[in-house]
Amino acid sequence: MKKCTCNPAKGTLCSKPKDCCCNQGQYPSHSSQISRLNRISGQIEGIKKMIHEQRYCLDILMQITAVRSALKSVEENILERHLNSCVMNAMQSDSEKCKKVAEIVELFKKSH
Ligand SMILES: [Cu+2]
Repeated sequence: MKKCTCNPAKGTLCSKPKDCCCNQGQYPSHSSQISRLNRISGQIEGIKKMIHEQRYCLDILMQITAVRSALKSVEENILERHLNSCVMNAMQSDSEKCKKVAEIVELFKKSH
């Protein structure tokens, strides 16, 4: 597998996606979530600052709730894209279909 210089985090697309280590040709891109995740990182830094400044507990908890909700939205977007691409593609093969469903079942067990 060829090592490439692409940087999905910065939105730099790969010139040889099909045979590259970045797997850009194999899996859908989630690069649209990067700006959201950067915002969440900023929110988490803000929470740390609030703790250092000994702000009121409820104000801190409100910020944590906002981060959880933002992260949930990223999770939902990635899951939706995965179902619409990877899982949809796997529907053509019986063994792949079962593998993808098992992966989703595992994910649900871990998140609930
Ligand atoms: Cu996927």
